[in-house]
Amino acid sequence: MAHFHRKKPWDLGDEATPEAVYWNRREILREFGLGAIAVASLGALASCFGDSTGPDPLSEGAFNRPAIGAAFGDRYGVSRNPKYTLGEDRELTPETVGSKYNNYYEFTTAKNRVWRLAQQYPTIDEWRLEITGAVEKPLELGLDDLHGFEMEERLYRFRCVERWAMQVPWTGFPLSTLLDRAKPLSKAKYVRFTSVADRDHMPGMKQPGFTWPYFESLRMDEARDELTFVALGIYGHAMPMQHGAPLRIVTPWKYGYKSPKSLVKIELLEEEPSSFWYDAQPSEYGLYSNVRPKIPHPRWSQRKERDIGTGEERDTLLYNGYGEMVAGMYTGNEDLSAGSGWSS
Ligand SMILES: Nc1nc2c(c(=O)[nH]1)N[C@H]1C(S)=C(S)[C@@H](COP(=O)(O)O)O[C@H]1N2
Ligand SMILES: [Mo]
Repeated sequence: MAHFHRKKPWDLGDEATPEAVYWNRREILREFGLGAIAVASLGALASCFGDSTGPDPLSEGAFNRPAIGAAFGDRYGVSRNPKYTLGEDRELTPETVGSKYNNYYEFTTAKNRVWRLAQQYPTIDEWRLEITGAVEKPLELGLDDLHGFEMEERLYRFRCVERWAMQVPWTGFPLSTLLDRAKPLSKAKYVRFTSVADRDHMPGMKQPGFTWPYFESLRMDEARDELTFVALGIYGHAMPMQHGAPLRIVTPWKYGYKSPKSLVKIELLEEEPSSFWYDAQPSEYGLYSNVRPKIPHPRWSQRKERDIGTGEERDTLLYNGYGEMVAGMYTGNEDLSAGSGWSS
């Protein structure tokens, strides 16, 4: 009898099971009227969705081109804030690894191919970020305005719900600085973030089963927490598209999907908003989605994680190691996991 390579339970959460694959498969099958027997040929089917090959327009090594025009390129030589360290046993993930392994479903669900499609995104010369809703001063900011904020570099741990992890240097400023500009009203209790939806340049948006644009939300105190960062750069230069140029949120104590990319809108709200992932799969992706090793995702354990740089398997840390800074925000009203329903 043949021996099958038995995957460690570990492997499941990674390449084999991106966030929505299970669900997405069923959607795809329904959409195309295919039976279960067609599952095996999904790989072939996936190549119809725009993330297929063809001649490679990228020259060797061109994987991290900043998405914004050169005019802003010199603003990223900022100093590192020493307060944010990775911890003894962790090292920075090499850029060649971190920037070639991404989740950005608007491009493709294939993590190792996002960067190729993203590098073909046209150079961004103009961008508008709207800050609106329950604010005294609604704002619309362009790239110039955004580069007017004082930036710093922070080393953060980053943990995807699929169980891969990395450590990267982000350049940017705390979200609270940005929110202050718009003067949130006291009735504002939540912040909702909307990503760009650029169908002409994001081939993954043709996939069936998702409702775009991508959006996420935070409770007001989480949004104002010092850790919640607006990142315009990574590895000391302006953001390449695959990481969410020209700016994205980073919430390092939460699973990665709570860090939306390529923001075009920030809304301050009185009512609790939904999220892209909650709408897609409510049983699996809740409002809080804090990294909590003892609370399994419905389809896999969260006790371990894999470092994409070193390949090391290690224990997942509560709140991804940021408990001292954030645990105080959660005193019984946090839903237990990504998968335990929406919120209390
Ligand atoms: N707009 C948008 N933002 C997104 C996603 C996405 O698909 N679209 N994926 C999320 C997920 S699941 C993760 S793990 C992180 C990955 O960030 P990185 O590719 O910069 O490492 O981005 C998050 N933000
Ligand atoms: Mo993720």
